[in-house]
Amino acid sequence: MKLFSFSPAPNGRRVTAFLNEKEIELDVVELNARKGEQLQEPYKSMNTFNCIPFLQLDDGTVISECLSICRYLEGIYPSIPLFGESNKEQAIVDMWCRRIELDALTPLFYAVRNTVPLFKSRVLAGSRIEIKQEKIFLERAIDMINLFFSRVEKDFSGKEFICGDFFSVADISGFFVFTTMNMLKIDIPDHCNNVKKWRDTLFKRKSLQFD
Ligand SMILES: N[C@@H](CCC(=O)N[C@@H](CS)C(=O)NCC(=O)O)C(=O)O
Repeated sequence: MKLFSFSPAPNGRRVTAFLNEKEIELDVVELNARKGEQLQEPYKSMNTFNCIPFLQLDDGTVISECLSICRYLEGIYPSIPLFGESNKEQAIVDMWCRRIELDALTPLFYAVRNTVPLFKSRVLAGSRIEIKQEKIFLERAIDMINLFFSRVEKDFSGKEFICGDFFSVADISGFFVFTTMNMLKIDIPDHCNNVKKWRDTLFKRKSLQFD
């Protein structure tokens, strides 16, 4: 199997962090997403959503979407479990993955694509459709982040990680919420001390060291 990725891209790094955490080494094909290599053949037809990362299995099947790639790898490399062990833990990890992706990471990624000049002609990931960048996405992301963290803060007391006392794939997604906020210069709301502690724990973690 082969992973197609772009090492500086946050979504590429989400899978790299997962591999680091499990100490797995995969064959990686580097596709420069800034130059649009994933939009050229043969990659274009391999993954019709034209984004990185994607995983090609030995039988030719292609799996894209960070969490789906990680889910597949978890099945092959079950230790250390990052999607939870018991049925209850797995549901809690799934809940946090969805909350983080829908309410924080996706709005932040839209904000980056709609404000950072580098993304001017690629506002929609995996396309080169000419669409005007709209600053409202940044304002909306800030509103969503404030609400998201106010909720997370209340839910966090007594926990080391977002799902409880174990590190999971949801923490990896959470780490990229913080790195994207840094890029956009968005602060964690002042009153969210549990969230700040979580961020500090993640930034010290060995599997999450990127330059
Ligand atoms: N929902 C996808 C998002 C993947 C994505 O947006 N990848 C970006 C890199 S971070 C990409 O391929 N961008 C290509 C482009 O800018 O055209 C996932 O979770 O894997």
